[in-house]
Amino acid sequence: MISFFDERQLRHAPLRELHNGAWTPYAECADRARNIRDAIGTPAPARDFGMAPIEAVHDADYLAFLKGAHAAWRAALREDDAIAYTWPVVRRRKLSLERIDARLGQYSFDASTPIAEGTWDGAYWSAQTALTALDAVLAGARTAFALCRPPGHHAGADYLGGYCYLNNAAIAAQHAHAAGAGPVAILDVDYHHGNGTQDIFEARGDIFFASIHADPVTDYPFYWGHADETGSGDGAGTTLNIPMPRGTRIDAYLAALDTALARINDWGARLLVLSFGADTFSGDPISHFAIETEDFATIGARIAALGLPTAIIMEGGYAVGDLGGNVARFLSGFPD
Ligand code: Q9C
Ligand code: ZN
Repeated sequence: MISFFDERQLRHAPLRELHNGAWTPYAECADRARNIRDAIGTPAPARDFGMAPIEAVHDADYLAFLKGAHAAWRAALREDDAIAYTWPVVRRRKLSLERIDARLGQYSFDASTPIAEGTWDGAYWSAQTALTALDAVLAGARTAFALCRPPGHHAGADYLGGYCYLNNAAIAAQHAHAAGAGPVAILDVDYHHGNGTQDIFEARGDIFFASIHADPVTDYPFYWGHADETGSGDGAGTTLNIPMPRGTRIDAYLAALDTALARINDWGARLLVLSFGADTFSGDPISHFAIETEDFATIGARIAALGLPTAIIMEGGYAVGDLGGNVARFLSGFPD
């Protein structure tokens, strides 16, 4: 399968994250990408599609913030990575605040997503990698894999979180839609709910979003991904959330997958953007499903049987030593 990865994505390298009240090494580390890269052969570098497809999804003020945040942090004489300590929550409205601490809270929803010196570059090239894979599909490839990192599905139009800064899958889906390749559906099979992707498309009826994920009653991101979130306004009925309990194994997972695939098919999708997280793996250090390495090929093949042109966008997966093998197994389920 044709695959893409850009070495500039490795410039994003936060030192640590706030995890359960303690500083821990950053789980979304650059070695994740190296491990996958080495397992899938020689991915091609990204082409540069510029800012327009990113600006089609993200707000201009958010992008300006993200680009300048680390420099502003340093200008305030802070060390290491930029991270928020206060959030507006119910007072979230468009204010033009200057202080870096005010801006960090305005544009984020958690404290596990620091902005390091290379974050903008890494996120930019991760988005370009997604666009390059999508473009290969538009040009006729049945399937293409974007080794995106940092991941994207927790990032909304104007916020970062969950190790995500630019929503690679949303950028690719919107690009496909704008190119007339639709109707476009997004299927998210990361362990965590893709709250950012849902937020971006939930009021739109022209892009379908389906997600299978750990029940937000027990798992991050808690406030999104409940089964009663089905879309709003023009998008009523075009969001599908299937929360699954901790401990979910392959049989129950495949039953949920069949439900999601049937809905995508019935809706009339012509192109699929697949947010793929390997953090459903039994050995994942921050997740709690029981999907085994050999199961990933079964899941991939089941999605491939939908028969749609598919851009596969890498999301999470934190068992670094097993990651490349799990991803390769998943990709093996798809035809070239
Ligand atoms: N104590 C992705 O898989 N941190 N993001 C949770 C739990 C956030 C995962 C901390 C996990 C985000 C793309
Ligand atoms: Zn995840």
